[in-house]
Formats: sequence, C-alpha cells, structure tokens
Amino acid sequence: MSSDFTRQMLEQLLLPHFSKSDVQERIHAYAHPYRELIAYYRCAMMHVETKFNILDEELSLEYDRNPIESIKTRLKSLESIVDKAIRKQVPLTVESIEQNLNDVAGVRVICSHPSDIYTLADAFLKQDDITLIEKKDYIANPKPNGYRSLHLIVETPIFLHDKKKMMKVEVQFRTISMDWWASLEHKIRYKKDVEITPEIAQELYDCAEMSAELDKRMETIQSTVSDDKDTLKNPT
Ligand code: 0O2
Repeated sequence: MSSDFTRQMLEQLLLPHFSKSDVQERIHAYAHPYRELIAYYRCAMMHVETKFNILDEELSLEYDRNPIESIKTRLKSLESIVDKAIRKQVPLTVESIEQNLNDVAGVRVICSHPSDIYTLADAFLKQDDITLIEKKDYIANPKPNGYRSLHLIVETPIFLHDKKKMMKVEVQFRTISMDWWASLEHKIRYKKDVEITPEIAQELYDCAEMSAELDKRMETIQSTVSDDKDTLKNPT
C-alpha cells in the first residue's frame, strides 16, 4: 500500500461528496501529522547514525582500525507500520504509533567483531542524550532459529525550531556474518512461494552456529596479531 495508492483511494471515496480542491485540502490535512511524524523519525535516525560515524572515526584513530564496517538506516514503510499496528492491536493514530511502535526508525550497525559490538553499544549508551528503553541480547541468547544480533531501543531528543522532541530509535548491532545470515533468512522467510521445511530450518540453524564459530576464530586472529594498543577495549 503506497501513499499514492492511499491518496487515490481517498480521492475516489471523497470526490462524490466534495469538490476537487476540497478533497485535496482534506487529504493534505489528513496526511500532514503522519508526514510530520515520519520526518521526526528521519531526524532521530540521522542523529543516531552521526553518533556512530563519530565513534568509528574516534576509535579508528585510537586503535588503527575501524570497528564499524557499515551503517544501514531505514524508516518503516507505511504498509509495515499498518501491519505491525494491526498485529499489536493498537490504534492507527499518530499518537499510538509513537507510543506503541519502537522500530519506525532503525539503524543497523555492522561491526567487524563481536567484541566491537559491545564496545560501541557501551560507548553509545554512555552518551547523555541517549536513554535506554529496552535491550535484547540475541548474541548472548540467540533465538531458537539461530538469529544473533544485539538490539537496543533508545530514546533521543531532536531539536526543532520551536521545541525539543524525544524520539525512539531501534539500533541493531551485528557482525558481517550475523548480518549475512539474517539477510538470507529474512529473504527466505518472506518469499511467499517458499516453505521453510524442517530440513531448511536445520540447515539455517547449522549455518548460524558455523558463523558464530567463524566470528570467534576471526576475533582470535585479530587479537593475536594486534598489540595491546590496537585491541579495542570497553572505554571506561
Ligand atoms: P524489519 O523489516 O527488519 O523491520 P517488537 O518490535 O519488540 O514489538 P519483536 O519482533 O519482538 O517486535 O522485536 P525483535 O525480536 O527485537 O525483532 C525486531 C527486528 O529484529 C525484526 O524486525 C528484524 O529486523 C530482526 N529480527 C528479529 N528476529 C529475527 C529473525 O529471526 N530473523 C531475522 N532475519 N531478523 C530478525 P521486523 O519488523 O521483523 O522486520
């Protein structure tokens, strides 16, 4: 359901009752609070992304390597927002979306090694404009299907021309191999014509275990070849 499609539907419903300009005005007024909310989420997402770029820059100067491989950002589509609100049985108002959906704005930080994830998460959470709302450590406690990632829901202020507004952002931390696995699993799960048989589920689980083992071995190589100065430690 694209916003163009929603607009066309509304137009068709309203046109028999109102003039064209009246309809356009009503649609604009109806969509404005939603567009405003998405713009606020975009600002919060950019704010959080910048924080990680700064941490990467600083830590790379100190330790001579970049702990962050890449950063991906995404805003949930209108279709996914509607799906999630229906699934959670919450009203589809702007207020309710803000209150009940934690992942409209998402930042995914892809790290080189598992220990980099905890170093970055700690440094991020120590910042005084970041408030932790919820933490799910699927690295320490992987999901039964093998999914690994560290999830934080945080609240952070955005400064608008006339007010300060607190916004929620979901941050997912993964290593390259955790991200590779999750992307493939996500693609398979959402393929309408593919059934995840017990054999495929088992194969996916085995791959997740292998990728966790690979992460461990790569991290051991990294710490073996680095002297103390180059090993990332949790900043105190
Ligand atoms: P998308 O398109 O990535 O946004 P909650 O938000 O707390 O109400 P939930 O599902 O309990 O809902 O939260 P959780 O467990 O923290 O997972 C949220 C997101 O983590 C998912 O978002 C996925 O991005 C990712 N995720 C969680 N479990 C899995 C998994 O088993 N496989 C993969 N590939 N990703 C997972 P969305 O909304 O599902 O999708």
